[in-house]
Amino acid sequence: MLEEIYAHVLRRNPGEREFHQAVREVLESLPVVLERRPELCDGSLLDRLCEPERQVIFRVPWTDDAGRVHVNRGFRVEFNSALGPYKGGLRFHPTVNLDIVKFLAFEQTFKNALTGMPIGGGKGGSDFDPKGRSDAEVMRFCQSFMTELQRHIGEHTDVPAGDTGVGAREIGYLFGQYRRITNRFEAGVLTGKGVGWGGSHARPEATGYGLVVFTAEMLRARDLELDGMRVVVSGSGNVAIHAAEKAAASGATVVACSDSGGCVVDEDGLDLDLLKQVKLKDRARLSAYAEQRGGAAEYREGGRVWDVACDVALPCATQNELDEDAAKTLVGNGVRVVAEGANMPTTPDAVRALRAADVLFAPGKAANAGGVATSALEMQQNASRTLWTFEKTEDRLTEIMKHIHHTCHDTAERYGRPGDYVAGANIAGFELVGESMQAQGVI
Ligand code: NDP
Ligand code: 2IT
Repeated sequence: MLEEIYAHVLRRNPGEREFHQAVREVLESLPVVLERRPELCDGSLLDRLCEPERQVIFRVPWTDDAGRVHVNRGFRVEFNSALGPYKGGLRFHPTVNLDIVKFLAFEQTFKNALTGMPIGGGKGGSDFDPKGRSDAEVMRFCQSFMTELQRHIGEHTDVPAGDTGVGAREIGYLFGQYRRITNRFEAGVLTGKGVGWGGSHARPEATGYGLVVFTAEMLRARDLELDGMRVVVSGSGNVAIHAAEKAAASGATVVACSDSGGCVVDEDGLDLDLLKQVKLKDRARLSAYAEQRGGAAEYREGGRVWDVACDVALPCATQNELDEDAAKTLVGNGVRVVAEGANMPTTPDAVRALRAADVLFAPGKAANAGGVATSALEMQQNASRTLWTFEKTEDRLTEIMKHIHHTCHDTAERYGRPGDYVAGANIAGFELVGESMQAQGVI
């Protein structure tokens, strides 16, 4: 039956390879559930689970600084609202298309369920490329994007946040336009806001910090600890930098990171203040980090962090960035853990190679859920018109990540797949969403 459902997904969504990949990975975990809980695996429920509730595609015209008009495409896929309002980020990157947004929204549905918070799954974005654009151009783009998106969102309906290419600056422009059009200060309509105007402490740090909490829990389950380990992260954006920061604070040495141009290897450990200045403030290339670090760091044009020997690898850039060849190189160099900060960064062949070598592997829908969980904490603060301290928010995040680890670990054991965090995350997420869908009837 699962094969039939997958074949149906292929027919209805032709050419959408990332979406197919994400669906297949979940369905592959379900045969054991099918045996034990046939009531959850009836065809209608699974067909509905693989079909977004709503998909919106819209035109986004905007004018650049030279007065030229550009036309981009905007997307919002509202995948599943059985557990709460659609929740998930917005991605601005030239590679964004319906396939990418759909796979991300599908993954988000299970991830959000695992947090234990009342949030459904959605995702959006645009093929707009913010690289090299002035603040004024980014603002005009965001205003045009929100002029259409505002029809579809709301604090009880759909609550976007950031993702690749969308950070505090973009959320500010988007929120400003929403407030202006609706004439309402509806704080809970977006998350990732500035702390002065409805944002939560620790939201920028949450995905990377949560990833490291999850990684430390996996190691603890094998009587190992992060202290003293060598770590590599791919990417050098929001998730990568905060993962590196938390890993370093836990006693690890983070020896490499990357961007779309290449990687830096810094054997003494990355200088995180410099990295934040170069990548988050100056929005410059990683080569500038190596230049400013003097002789301490080596920049490898087009290089991969996977070639740098490490105990822990944290892919934090983009989908399908860690392939089978990279996995085998990591295994050859003695890697013990791979935990996904990005969404679906490891190819299915690479996951198989890692698991065959008994490397601990954490799928993104569990390991990177700290970001969206803290977004849900931001919604909670907005609803009660309060602002928690950084410490309180981080403590809640840590608790949630430990809870997700426990859920995945425990579920994998219960279903006879000990140590298989992919099965644990998919099955636990599926049970939570499936039970709620079933209770709410055929909709
Ligand atoms: P950012 O835009 O802050 O950073 C992205 C980083 O990845 C940059 O270093 C960028 O390089 C690199 N990168 C992006 N796309 C590519 C590509 N196609 N090829 C090579 N390198 C690339 O994004 P985030 O850190 O927010 O997001 C990174 C990943 O984490 C994404 O998969 C996202 O979905 C996921 N994620 C994000 C969450 C969040 O809260 N922000 C939450 C959970 C998951 P360059 O600077 O050269 O563009
Ligand atoms: O992939 C993700 O979980 C995110 N980009 C965060 C989404 C959110 O709503 O905070």
